Amino acid sequence: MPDDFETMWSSLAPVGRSASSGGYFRQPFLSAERELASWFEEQARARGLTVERDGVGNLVAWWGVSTGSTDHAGAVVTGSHLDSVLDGGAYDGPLGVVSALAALDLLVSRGFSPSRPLGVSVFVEEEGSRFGLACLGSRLATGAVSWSRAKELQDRDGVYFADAVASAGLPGSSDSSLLDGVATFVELHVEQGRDLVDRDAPVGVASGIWPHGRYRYEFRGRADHAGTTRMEDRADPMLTYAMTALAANKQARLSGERATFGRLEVTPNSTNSVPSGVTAWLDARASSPSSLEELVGAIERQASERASRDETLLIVTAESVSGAVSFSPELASRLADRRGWPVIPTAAGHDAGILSAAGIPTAMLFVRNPTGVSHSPYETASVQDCLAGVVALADVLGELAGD
Ligand code: HGY
Ligand code: MN
Ligand code: MN
Ligand code: MN
Repeated sequence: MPDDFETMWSSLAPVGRSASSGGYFRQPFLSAERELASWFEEQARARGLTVERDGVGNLVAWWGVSTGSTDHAGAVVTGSHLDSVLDGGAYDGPLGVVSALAALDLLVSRGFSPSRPLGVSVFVEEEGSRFGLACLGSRLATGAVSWSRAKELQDRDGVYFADAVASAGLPGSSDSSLLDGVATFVELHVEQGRDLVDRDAPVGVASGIWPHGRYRYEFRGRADHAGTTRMEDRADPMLTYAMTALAANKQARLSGERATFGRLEVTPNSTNSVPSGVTAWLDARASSPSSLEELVGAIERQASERASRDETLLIVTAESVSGAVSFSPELASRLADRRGWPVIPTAAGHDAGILSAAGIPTAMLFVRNPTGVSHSPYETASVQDCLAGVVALADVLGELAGD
C-alpha cells in the first residue's frame, strides 16, 4: 500500500532537507539527489510505476508505459524538482513531486485509469545551486542547452558537470527521450509570494513567468595593505561592488522590478587586505523583457561609472537569461474558470517554464504559502492547503489523461 501524502512528506523531508542544506552542495553531484532519487524510485515501485531515467538523472515514473518503452505519445506529465537552494525550504520542488504521487493515488482510488501515459517527473539541478545554470536538468531534457555546453559547467570546487554526472554513475549526454511525445505538462508548486494569502485562496493558477537573468560582475582592483595604504591611493573593488549593490537596489525599487546580489566571492578574502578582486552574482527579474533590459542596463551603467571613479575594472557576463513565459491560456482558464481560482504571474523560474518554452502546452498550480517566504527554511504550506492542491492536481490530470 503506497504511503499517503503526510507519510510521504515526513519520509521525504529529512532527505529533502539534506538536499537544501549546505551538505547537498558539498556532496558529489547527485549524491544527495541519489538519496532523493532512490526515495522517488521506491515510491514509484510501491505504485507499480515504471521509472525511466535519462543520462543526467532526470526521472519520470510512468503509469501506462511498459518498462523500457520510450513510447509515451500523447503523455500527460506532472512533477517538479527535489533539489534546493542552500538552506532553502522543504516545499519548493518536493511539494510538486509528493503531490503528483498523491494525485495518482487519488485517481486510482476513484477507479480512474488513464487513456494515455501519465508520468510523474523529477528534473535535476532545477535551482542551479551547484553548476550555476537554473533548470539545468529540464534544459538538457528539452534541448534548451546542449550537452557540450552543460558538461563544461563547473561548480565552486572546479568540478565539471560531466565529471559529477560520471561519478554518479550516469552516462551523461542530452539525447534524452524522456519527454518524447509528451502532450501536456502540469507542475504544482508552493507559491513563492503572498498573492494567494492576500486573496485568501488555497490554490491558484500561474499565467506565466517573468523574464529573469543571472549576471556575473567581476570587480578587479589592487590588493594592498588595509592599514598603511592611504584611502586616496586605493583601488578598492569592494567599494565599487558596494555602490553597485546599492545602485541595483535603488534601480529595482524605482522601476518596480526585482534585483539582488545574493552571492559574493572576495579575493584574497582577508580582513587586513584591500581586496584584489570581488565577484558578485546579480539575479534580476522584471515584468517584461524590455523592463529587464532597462533594469540590467541601468545597473551595469552605474557600476561602470563607479568603477572608473574607483580606478577599478569591471567585467560583466550574462550567465543565463530567460525570456517571458506565458503558460497555455486555454489550460489556465480551463483550470481556473470552473473553480474560481485566481490566475497569477510568478517571478520565480520553474522547469514548467522550460517545457513551455520547448513548445509543450504547460500549466502551473500554486499552493498557498502563509508566510509568502521562499528559498528559506520559513517557506511553508498547511497540510489542508497541500491536500487541496492534491485534489486540484488529480482533477486536472483526470481531465487531461482521461477519455
Ligand atoms: O530561482 C528561481 O526562480 C527558482 O526558484 N528556481
Ligand atoms: Mn526555487
Ligand atoms: Mn522550484
Ligand atoms: Mn603584515
